[in-house]
Amino acid sequence: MQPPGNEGLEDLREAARRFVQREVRPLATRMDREDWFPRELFRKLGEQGFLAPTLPAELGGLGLGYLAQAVILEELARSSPALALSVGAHSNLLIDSLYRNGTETQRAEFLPALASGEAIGALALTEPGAGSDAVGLSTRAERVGGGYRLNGTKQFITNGPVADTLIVYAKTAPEKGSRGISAFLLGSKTAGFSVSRSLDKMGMRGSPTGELLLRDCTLPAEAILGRENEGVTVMMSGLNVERAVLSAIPVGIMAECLELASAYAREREQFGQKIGSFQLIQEKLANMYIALESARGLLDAALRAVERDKKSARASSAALTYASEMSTRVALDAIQVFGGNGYMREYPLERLARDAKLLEIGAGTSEIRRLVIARELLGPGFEG
Ligand code: COS
Repeated sequence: MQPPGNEGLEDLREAARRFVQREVRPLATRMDREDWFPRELFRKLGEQGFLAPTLPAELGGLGLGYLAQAVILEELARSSPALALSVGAHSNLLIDSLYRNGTETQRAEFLPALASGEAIGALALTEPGAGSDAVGLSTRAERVGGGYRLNGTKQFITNGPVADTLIVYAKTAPEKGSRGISAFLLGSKTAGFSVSRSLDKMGMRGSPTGELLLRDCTLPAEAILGRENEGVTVMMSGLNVERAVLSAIPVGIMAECLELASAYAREREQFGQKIGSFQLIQEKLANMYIALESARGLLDAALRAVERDKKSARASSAALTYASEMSTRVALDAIQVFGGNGYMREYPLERLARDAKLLEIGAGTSEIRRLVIARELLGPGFEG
């Protein structure tokens, strides 16, 4: 049974699939080759409601849940994992988190433009010295007058170079460790905010990634998201939801690879036979299918878990760890089925393989996610 609010998912999938065929597929190779971000696509996605499936209709959303968000990301990822990543950062890491943690005023001020695709969102957590050690961030937010002054550097921020609205994490009470972090809403036109570098990546090209500088960036007290010094709750619940929802991207990559490899095995002939008749090729297709369907099962369980409880970490960490690792393997196996053709840039498989690797690193590395699962299994207070 689906949780409330997720009815009609097959219609949504069909609508997303048609949109992708029409609007995304023709651009996917260019996005990769030129590292080009098609901003106009965000407006088109916004018109369909695809950027804000979890928002209520009055804020420009579809009033659905995380299963719907995952369906959209999976369909986008089949054609362009890079676009799916940028949409995921925008619609989950920013829009959904802002909606869950924001005040009525913050919601009304920011969400309609983000839902329509007029504005683009990003989440700025990672720093040059704080990746896996997210709680060890060193960006400071000092109280000045009635507001805050932020100083620090953010690194590897998806959508950073193009974002209009960002959630930024900073220490408001550094002496209190994880209990001294706060989340802030920041507009990219705020004085003191700048993009210092756009980063050149192995894959996910066309999804802009940047290094951001905060230099005496002054924000009013109302810019705080959630409560002062309670940002770690916003952060950790956000990471749990993010890991669940983003698992749809490697699932989409696997689905595409399996479809391409199966079609190729049906057509390609060697030794006077279709290569699909060779058992070593059949084994690869069967293993791809097993990986895809297992990942789908974990994805579904993770989405339902975070719908119920955003403090729950293990299901989403398991889904993303498994799906990301298997998607890299499935993409490489699909290249193997294609042989020499698979290694050519003329075919999309080498791009999908480069894109797949990111999900083993972003949203917490596979290693950190395994640690998160084990910690939860061992229970609170466990000390070895
Ligand atoms: N879900 C809910 N709560 C969590 C959590 C999770 N996944 N992980 C940690 N917490 C809670 C802890 O229980 C702790 O709460 P209390 O202060 O009430 O005890 C608080 O958050 C701080 O956590 P902890 O002290 O365990 O922090 P550590 O520095 O030891 O490590 C890890 C936390 C490594 C698990 C975390 O920092 C992490 O997930 N790192 C990866 C970051 C990441 O994914 N970056 C990608 C960003 S892309 S947007």
